[in-house]
Amino acid sequence: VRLETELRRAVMQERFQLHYQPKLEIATGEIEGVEALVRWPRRDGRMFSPDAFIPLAEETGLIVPLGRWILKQACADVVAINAQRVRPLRVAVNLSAKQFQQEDLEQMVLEALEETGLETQLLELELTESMMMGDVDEAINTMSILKGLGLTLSIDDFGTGYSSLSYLKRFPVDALKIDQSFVRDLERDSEDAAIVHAVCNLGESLGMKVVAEGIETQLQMDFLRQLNCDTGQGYFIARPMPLAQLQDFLAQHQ
Ligand code: G
Ligand code: G
Ligand code: MN
Ligand code: NA
Repeated sequence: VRLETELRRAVMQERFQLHYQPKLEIATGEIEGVEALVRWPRRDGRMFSPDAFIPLAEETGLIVPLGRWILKQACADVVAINAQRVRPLRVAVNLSAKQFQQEDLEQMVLEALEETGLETQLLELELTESMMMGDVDEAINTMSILKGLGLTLSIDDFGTGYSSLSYLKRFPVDALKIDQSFVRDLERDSEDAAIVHAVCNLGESLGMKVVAEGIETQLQMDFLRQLNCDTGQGYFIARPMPLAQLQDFLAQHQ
């Protein structure tokens, strides 16, 4: 209960930070976008990872106002970054299950876009398979509404849920993000390598982009390039970082 009180206060006072992890277009070596990852800096100076408070925010409903703040802040930050760039960056924001079920989700997204001036096609929303498993038709309907706005949808942690291929075919999503657990042991575990290979082929067959998460080594990078994986993300490319640091990173990466 104490943590909940603290979290509620932090949400009301908007005391969170966003870190951004660059996403690399593998074929060109260019940074094409960033994923926004929320952090909670606490009074004692420690930084809480989302694993430590997103579940509580979900349970308490605080994820709704928090998620609204995250979306708006991420859009605003990327608008600021793009003012200094030739090729605009895209921004990916994680959506939680509770947010996905909100009646006014479309309204909330529209508001963030309108208030920040971010072009809709530069926004990507990351969903997880588990969000789509309850009422599949309802989930497809919600995804279609979001797609109708002109943004991009991706399935995060792909391969760890239970979505069947027959559903996947019906989901109006643009990208599959291979879960980092499959990328981690790519070099040693032939089964993981086979799964990554299969997801790359699946994406190609279904006309979806494939993003590999958790790339930590050159060997993993080379393997993914050979499979024509579209996009890479991971410590090998860059860690999640505060906005100011991202600006430096982007300046050096051009
Ligand atoms: O870096 P990392 O510790 O940032 O993130 C841990 C987990 O928390 C990941 O599963 C990630 O998807 C989730 N997460 C990070 N930021 C957000 C956010 O802004 N909203 C939601 N719903 N989940 C997030
Ligand atoms: O579930 P989601 O994919 O949104 O969460 C991303 C999480 O993965 C964040 O916690 C982020 O900090 C973490 N992450 C990103 N790149 C790497 C990596 O190369 N290695 C590891 N171990 N974690 C990573
Ligand atoms: Mn994600
Ligand atoms: Na993931």
